[in-house]
Amino acid sequence: MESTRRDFLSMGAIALPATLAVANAQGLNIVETTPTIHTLPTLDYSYSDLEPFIDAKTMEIHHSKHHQAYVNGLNKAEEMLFKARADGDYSLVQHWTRQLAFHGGGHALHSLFWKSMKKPIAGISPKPSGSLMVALQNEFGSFDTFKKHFSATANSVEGGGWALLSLRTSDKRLLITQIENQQKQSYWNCIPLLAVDVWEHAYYLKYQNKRSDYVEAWWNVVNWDATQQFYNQALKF
Ligand code: MN3
Repeated sequence: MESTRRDFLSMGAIALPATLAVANAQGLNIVETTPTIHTLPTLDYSYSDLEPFIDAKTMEIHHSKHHQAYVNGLNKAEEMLFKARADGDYSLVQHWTRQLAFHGGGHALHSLFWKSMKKPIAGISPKPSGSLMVALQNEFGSFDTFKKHFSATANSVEGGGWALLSLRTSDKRLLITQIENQQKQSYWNCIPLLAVDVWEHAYYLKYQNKRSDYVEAWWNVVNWDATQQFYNQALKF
């Protein structure tokens, strides 16, 4: 159960060191001696597949450079916190804990962002169906109202950040939340289902300062099948 939960929350990142997975399978208790090594997830599509809505060069830089930097930063933060415990020196614990939240947030949100998109089909504006569509209509009144609320949330982020559709586990209600940077304004007890990145690096090459044009275009590449799967999984928590 724990590995399933970790796999889900990290959206495909390596969840457990192999040694721990083997030990768990054998019912053994072991002490962790190294942190997880996080890696950049591969995409389910090519960098050019989201054209013309998101250009290939932006996708390449965003995935291979920006997301990689968050993976590296997360690994570094975890390594340094391991070292702090080993050395008994907690003088920089606040710094590395902040780095953990920033880069760990970046890794998790980008992993969800890539899964939130797919190659568009010309002339078709993707929409959810099934239980997710019903839930969106129940919560927001209509799918169009949901889209307007979500777009307004994305467009109004101050600086770099995100808009998320999340399921609150306590009452199974859907919420739209806004994240600044990779971690600020986090609303706990929620599982994110859909994410749009509105840092300038996500759109500046093609859209320059016109973030709202990018967000409007982004709806054409949303992967509602993936969001439905995340919704189904989140309902079990
Ligand atoms: Mn980004």
